[in-house]
Amino acid sequence: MATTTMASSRLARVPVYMLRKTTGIMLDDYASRPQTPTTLRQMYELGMRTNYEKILLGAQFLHAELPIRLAHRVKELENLPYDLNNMPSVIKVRQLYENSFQDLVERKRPEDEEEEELFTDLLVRIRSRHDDVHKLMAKGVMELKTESGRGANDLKIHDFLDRFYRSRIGIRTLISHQADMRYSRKGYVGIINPVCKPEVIVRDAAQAVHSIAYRTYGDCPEVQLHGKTSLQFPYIEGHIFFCLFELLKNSIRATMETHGNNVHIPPVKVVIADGNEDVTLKISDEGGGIPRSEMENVWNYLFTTAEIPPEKLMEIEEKSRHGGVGCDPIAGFGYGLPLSRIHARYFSGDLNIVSMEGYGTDAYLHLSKLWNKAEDLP
Ligand code: ADP
Ligand code: K
Ligand code: MG
Repeated sequence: MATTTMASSRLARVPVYMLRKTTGIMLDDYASRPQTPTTLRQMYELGMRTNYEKILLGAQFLHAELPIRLAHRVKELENLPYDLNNMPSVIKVRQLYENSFQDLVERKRPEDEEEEELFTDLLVRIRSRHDDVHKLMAKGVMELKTESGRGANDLKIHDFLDRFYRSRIGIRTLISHQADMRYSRKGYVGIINPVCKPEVIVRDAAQAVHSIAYRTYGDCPEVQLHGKTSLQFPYIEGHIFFCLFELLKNSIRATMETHGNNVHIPPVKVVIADGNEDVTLKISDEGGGIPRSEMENVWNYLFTTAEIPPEKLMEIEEKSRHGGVGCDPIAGFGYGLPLSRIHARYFSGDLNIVSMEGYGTDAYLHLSKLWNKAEDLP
């Protein structure tokens, strides 16, 4: 495998039981240490006018911090209720976390440029190894639903999934910041774009959803932009893109399912507002809204009104494992809304949904401009 490191090939010669035992003891130790949250401001300051000392400092912080964050999650993955820890996909996730933990603790703390470069490259490999973890986790949850025969509201695993995904966002943000500092992109401060333009992100997300919609329905409503379209502010584009991609999929699906057979398909409207505290994006559709009795459920990771059949799920997994893009369904994983909300909350923003059953839905995505709020960590 391309990701085999010198360290892991050396370890391959260590008897397996020893490896497990030492890793196990280290895992317990790291899992008992507290995590250190950072703020967008700290990340910005570290990434501003980067020089070698700052990049090394970032690598050293991650060398200490990431094994702690990974160990916390491994412990939790081991102790999940309802046998969720024994679902094949969840076991795969735990193995990924254990392997990444091991790769990190085997590395000595980077002390010079060469070591830092090797370490940052390891981080990037770890990040791509974990690319599909949210889908794997969602699949594990579906496996549990099928196996236990229980419904979304019977399984009390919401808090676990929330902590798990919050932690995952944090880990990926820190790794990306480090990688982007090292291989600096023009005009960026690490992962932060100081002149992030919501308008551009809306257009990109709309384009990505359009192709899914055409594949699914053969048509797609127009996405219109209103409000302060010229706005630019410092933020992490990937986080906004994630939320808009999910919210636009929801709005476009609802619109097509309500108006797909009509001559006129009402547009999805996105309004951009710039306040003192928040930048807010409102995504409005005329897709018939959500019944009031379902409003609480929509935030549940297990709840979807578009259950994916198991054979379709296998196909999606197969394709994404081989790097296939654009094979994702428009809905059915159930994590769109809850996962978007924790992306927004990660730096003190929020996501709210207001529905008018019989007409449509408004989603309000608030992005905080108050920079000194720390990461929302489990
Ligand atoms: P998924 O889209 O995979 O089902 P989500 O968390 O994105 O998961 O949404 C959960 C459910 O909430 C959807 O299945 C749908 O029933 C409902 N929903 C979300 N957004 C809208 C919307 N804009 N209009 C109508 N229903 C919606
Ligand atoms: K959901
Ligand atoms: Mg969705």
